[in-house]
Amino acid sequence: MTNQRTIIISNRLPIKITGKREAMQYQSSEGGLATGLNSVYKQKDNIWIGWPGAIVEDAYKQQVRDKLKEQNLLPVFLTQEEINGFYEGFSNETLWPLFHYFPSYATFNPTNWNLYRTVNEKYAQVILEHIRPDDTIWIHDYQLMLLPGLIRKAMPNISIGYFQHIPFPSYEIFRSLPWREELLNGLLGADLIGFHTYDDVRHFISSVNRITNISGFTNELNVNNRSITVDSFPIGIDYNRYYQLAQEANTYRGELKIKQVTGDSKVLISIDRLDYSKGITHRLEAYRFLLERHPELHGKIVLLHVVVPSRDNVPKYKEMKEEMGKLISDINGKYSTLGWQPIHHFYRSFPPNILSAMYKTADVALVTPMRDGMNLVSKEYVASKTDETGVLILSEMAGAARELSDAVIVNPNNIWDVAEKIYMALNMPVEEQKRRMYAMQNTVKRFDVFNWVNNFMEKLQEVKEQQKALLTHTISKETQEKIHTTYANATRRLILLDYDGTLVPFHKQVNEAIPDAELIDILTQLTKDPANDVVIISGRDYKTLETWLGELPLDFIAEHGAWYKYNAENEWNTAPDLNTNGLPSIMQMMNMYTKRTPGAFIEEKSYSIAWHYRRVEKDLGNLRAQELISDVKHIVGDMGLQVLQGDKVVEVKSMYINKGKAVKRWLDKDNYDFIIAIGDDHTDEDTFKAMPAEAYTIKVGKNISAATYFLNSYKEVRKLLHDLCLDDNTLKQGNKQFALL
Ligand code: GDG
Repeated sequence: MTNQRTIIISNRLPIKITGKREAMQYQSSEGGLATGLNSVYKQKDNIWIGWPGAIVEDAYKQQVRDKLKEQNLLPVFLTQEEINGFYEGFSNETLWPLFHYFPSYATFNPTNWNLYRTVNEKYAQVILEHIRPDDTIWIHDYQLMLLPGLIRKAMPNISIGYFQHIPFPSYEIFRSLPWREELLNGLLGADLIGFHTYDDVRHFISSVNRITNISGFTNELNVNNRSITVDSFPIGIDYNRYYQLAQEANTYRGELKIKQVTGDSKVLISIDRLDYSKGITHRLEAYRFLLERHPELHGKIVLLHVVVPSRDNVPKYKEMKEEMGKLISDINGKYSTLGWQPIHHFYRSFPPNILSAMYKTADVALVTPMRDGMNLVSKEYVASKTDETGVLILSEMAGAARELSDAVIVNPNNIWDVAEKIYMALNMPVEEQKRRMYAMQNTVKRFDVFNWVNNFMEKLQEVKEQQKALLTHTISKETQEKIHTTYANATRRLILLDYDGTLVPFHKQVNEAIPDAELIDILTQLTKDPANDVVIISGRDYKTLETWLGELPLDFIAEHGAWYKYNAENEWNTAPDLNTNGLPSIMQMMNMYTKRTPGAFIEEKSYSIAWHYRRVEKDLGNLRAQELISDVKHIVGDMGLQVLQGDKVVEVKSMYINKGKAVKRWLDKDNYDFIIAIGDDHTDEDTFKAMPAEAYTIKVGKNISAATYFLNSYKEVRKLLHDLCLDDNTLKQGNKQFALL
């Protein structure tokens, strides 16, 4: 067993230093995240790295390091300038508003960006000083988006997870960031990227597809030949802790105090950090509307309005605080009586027992953010309702709404509806309250924070193992030497080469993939040896292949096997059983799709039709291709046709032809003692499957494949082929020197 450690990294450590110099004090954070990660960083020699929440003078840094080390914590010290630019500036005035769909609040300041980058580099430096190659790193949140990339660069094989606690916005918002590509590339350094909801996952993948040249249909992305996963991991709370807290004596005492203030009134609570994303002013508007519309509630309800101070030196927060104060004073001013005040406002934080007492006392909890990654207050309320009564009104814009579907779900912008839903909640029969609360408690209990930590860590390990399994397929030095030796010793060789994507790069225009001088040279070298049968096996029409490569002594399989030609013969042959009766009606359908899809075009071959969408806007192309496939799928079977999806192409052809059947002709005609088959797309899988066990099968690009080995691009294929001829000559000269990929 190796001593594998987990290193947690976040902007802030789970403690905060208060006071200066000799008077420094270390206060633990209460947050749910700290509790959840306690189970990780306090174990063995795991560590949590982050900022200790205060500026520490140089002379005291070692003392802080020593003190924190006792608790498995490691500080990253920041200067005032760095806090201003990196934290308050770029993190909170650029990323936070954009990611919460407040683009007009976002500032784009290059100085802040530079400080964001510098601080991420600073974190990387501290990490790299302490990291071991078999450690697992778990980075938290949007302040450190560049960090995965920085660590990956220094340690290519290390295991890195990244979790983002705030939403990932849609591409249309994300694209407005001048530094969007740098941020994505930073995140893509991770092996596992986690968000709270599936929508965040979708948005992230869509931004990656559109902004970088990395693509992926699913939640697996191939980043420089590392397969990484993007997935949703909705965070939970420490359910048992909240449930128990609700039953402590101090909580009961808190409840009694609250009752002294609220009397017989029904109690509503609203608890948030000061933040425009939390929908505080909209909520107050809804409350005002409720009081206006339902005078019968006057004197009978009370709103406990807790706002925890946060970021109030950021201008937008200051503005919001003023607006909030004015609304509260307007409402209280207008509706208060000598014996009743509709809102009790607190701009402060409370100890956990008082918070728990508020949750317990509240008949209705108003959790109506404009956007929230998850929102823990909603889950804490549910866990604290030990008698199962109470109603949670929850914004559909909070990640929590995906799990807590038994809450009363609202759109926070619809303040009139929110007001009516509050009215409904106040009058909800106890039976219904209990039914809903019980269902939500089950969910919150099952998917608690420990479950979240385990799920994330297990998935990260799985991704890492998957990467290793894929690595076994890359061509090692030994395999390469084996290929060369078998080649050199063979007397009859069969070399099967797909064309597009295998020998030449993928072109936007199909007719631009003309063979260049380098390729002609390699094929000339290969075909020079009479022991070699070199077969170009392509989906292209035979005329194009003939025009481009007909001068060389090659064999050909065209149109996936509908046509074939031996070098020794001049004539092209057609395969038997070609069935094309249904193709005209397929053509009609494809024409319809071409009209609806700018950039799409049809390629008509003698025994098949291909619908290309390589020039179509990415998502539209994928959508139309799926539509087309589902339309034709039902009819092709009866026509003796089949539909194939290649790279940016949908092709319909006779059911009885494929590359695998076609290559059988070569396998049957000779006894080859060296066989190699190389291809990049779906249709080459038939070739791979038809190969005898001793053949070398190589897939270009990483995907699940029937091939035994992978190469990364046509360039590596060319190098392999070039080196085969070269080595053979070298071997013949008795000087064995292998050119390595
Ligand atoms: C970010 C994302 C995501 C509040 N008042 C008091 C107090 N609190 C505690 C609550 C809760 C926490 O603060 C607030 O958590 P939220 O999840 O509601 O919101 P953010 O701080 O914005 O958190 C969010 C979260 O990360 C986790 O991934 O859910 O979407 O924005 O735990 O209890 N705690 C104490 N006194 C208070 O007066 N002790």
